[in-house]
Amino acid sequence: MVENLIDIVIYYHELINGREVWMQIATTHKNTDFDALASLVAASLIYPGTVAILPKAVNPNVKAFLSIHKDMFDLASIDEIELAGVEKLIVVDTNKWSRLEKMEKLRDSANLEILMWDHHDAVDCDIDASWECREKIGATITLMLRALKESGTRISSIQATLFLCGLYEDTGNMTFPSATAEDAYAAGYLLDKGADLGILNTFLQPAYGEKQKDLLFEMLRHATRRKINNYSASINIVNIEGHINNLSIVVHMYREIVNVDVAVGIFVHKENGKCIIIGRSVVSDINIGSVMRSMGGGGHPGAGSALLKSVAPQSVRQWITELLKGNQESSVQVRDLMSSPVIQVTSDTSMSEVARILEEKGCTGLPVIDNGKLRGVISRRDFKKLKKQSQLNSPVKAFMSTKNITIVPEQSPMQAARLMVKHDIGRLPVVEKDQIVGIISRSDAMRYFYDALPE
Ligand SMILES: [Mn+2]
Repeated sequence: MVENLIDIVIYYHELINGREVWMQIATTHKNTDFDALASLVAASLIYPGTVAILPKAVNPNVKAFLSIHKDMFDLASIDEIELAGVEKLIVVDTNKWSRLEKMEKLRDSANLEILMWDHHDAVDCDIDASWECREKIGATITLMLRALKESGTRISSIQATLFLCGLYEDTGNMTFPSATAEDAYAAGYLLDKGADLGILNTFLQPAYGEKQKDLLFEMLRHATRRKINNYSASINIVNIEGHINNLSIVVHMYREIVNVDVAVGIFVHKENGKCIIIGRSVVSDINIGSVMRSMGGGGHPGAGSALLKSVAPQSVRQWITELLKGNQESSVQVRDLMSSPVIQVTSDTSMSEVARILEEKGCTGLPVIDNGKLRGVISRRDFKKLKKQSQLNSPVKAFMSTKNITIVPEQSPMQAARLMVKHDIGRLPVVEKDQIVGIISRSDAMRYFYDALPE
């Protein structure tokens, strides 16, 4: 490593006025986070002979990381460098001049070649790069890993740890909607290269930190609970300042402590007039995702959120209360998802006929019904019970399952899913006044849950 560095120094720099002159530098944004630092280090690996310039303002967790790891990386500060000799600038994890530290001199330099690696929105991008790799992806380091992998560059376990910190921080441990499959593959690659999860846990900002704790205490001081329909609910208005991560964890913990069926936090940003609304529900009759969708947000049955501008928090609370009251009627029922009329067979239908119908209709199972009465359910799985060819002529009643678990149309998709899991069955006949009116399958229920997820 050291020998290598000496070679590079001989090659690329000389001293002018006691300051080092480099032809090739890399830098990243101020308030450097882990993805930015990781990408900066990756740039020095991808472009040998590059000096990596770290802004002085770095995030507190990056600062803590560097306090221990600083000697592991070759990082320079802008004050040690003479920009006059720079021919090539590599910018990572940003696309704006204003985010760089003291690079104004280079902005107007005519012969400067700029290479850019970034994953941010290009709305007000003002760095005019001669070459760029800019894609919407979870983290910039994922993009840079492509080049590192391709060139077969050796990555040390310390570098892998730093890269994974960047990757996890920018993707919220792969949970942000921006995270892609490639980000997840990159994480696997880094773990393979010896990334240390213990180190990562020490330096990455814990999801539940000081800010979140203060906020939770604040909410608990004003906690109220009330009955809405037959459920307990708590809607809490709280003022916040600046950006606070992981508000959903705060609401999650709040609901558990206050012990209500539904908890909603209305987080009011006084300075920009925005309201972040985050809800949690643990009862299947209240679909918090659809409540949030009515407010322009999204979510799934158990968790949802919305963002509102220029609204009075009190009227937001009123609005949510009304939505929760009405939600029982408006929420999706089994009736809305079931298939009908029901493709069915009678108990004396032969197994070969059943096989033909399953094949033709492309379904995995059928109810067996005599005169409107449910006798059993036959599924593809039951065909395993057949031991010889001749049994294909036997009636379905010899092989069908007679557990006969049913559901009524007014029940929720969640209740249907729970019954299917509990009894290990793939479909439930829907019964109304002793008659089969439809059938709901596991895939109908799944489709509901997945469609309900936000984009
Ligand atoms: Mn980033």
